[in-house]
Amino acid sequence: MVRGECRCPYKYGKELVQPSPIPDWLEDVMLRWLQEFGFDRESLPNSVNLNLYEHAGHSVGWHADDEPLFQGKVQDARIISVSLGAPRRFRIGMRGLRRAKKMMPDKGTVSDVMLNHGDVCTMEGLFQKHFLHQLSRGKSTTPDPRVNATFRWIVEHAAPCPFHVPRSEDGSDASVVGSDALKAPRSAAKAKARLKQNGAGAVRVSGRCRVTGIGGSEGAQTKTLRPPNRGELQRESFQ
Ligand SMILES: O=C(O)CCC(=O)C(=O)O
Ligand SMILES: [Mn+2]
Ligand SMILES: [Zn+2]
Repeated sequence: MVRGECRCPYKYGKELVQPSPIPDWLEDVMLRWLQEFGFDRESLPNSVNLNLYEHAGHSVGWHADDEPLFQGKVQDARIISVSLGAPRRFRIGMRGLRRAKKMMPDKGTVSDVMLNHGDVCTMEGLFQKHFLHQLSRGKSTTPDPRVNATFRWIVEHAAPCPFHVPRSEDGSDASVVGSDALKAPRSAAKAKARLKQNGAGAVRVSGRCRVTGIGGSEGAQTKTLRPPNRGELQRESFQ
């Protein structure tokens, strides 16, 4: 769902979700949740995704919210998610090489946190460039529903949204949903070749994930998940 005149479609896995306007009641709820973090109606995020997990068997595999819409691979990007209902385990890890075409974290970099009812989880900085996240699968298939509302800022609007601006004169357009323009190399060989070509040795890896309770859960927690050496590893990571 999107705010105002924005009409950006959103690609979720293989599915292309058409936009619908955020209803007034949800905007009021967003404001109630997010004003504790200093937001007012004007500065609220301009998009939200609602995910329903009916039971612990419903999950989301390793991925990054790195769609061109949010530009999270090239600039600081904030993602705020609110959890309601059943507690579930959220895991993060540094991007490793793909295995069997699937995005996987590097071994030894994975940490996790329980997301309880009323928790707010933020992913900040270049988190989507350097890290993956997942919502783990549990065992039970008995109903134990959880709703997750993920708020993001669309900064690179995609056709046919009226805010869409074609990026370059040669016709290439990184903001069109599904564009390959911002994707990192898929194989180690390509990654090495790119390093050689760019002459790049290392870049700073930054980004963090924090979880804060906003009153829904008793004994609200605040936990910051950090990569192995406090968010500043001297390495580049690849998809
Ligand atoms: O349900 C969650 O907490 C995470 C959902 C998620 O990562 C997503 O929708 O991209
Ligand atoms: Mn996600
Ligand atoms: Zn838009």
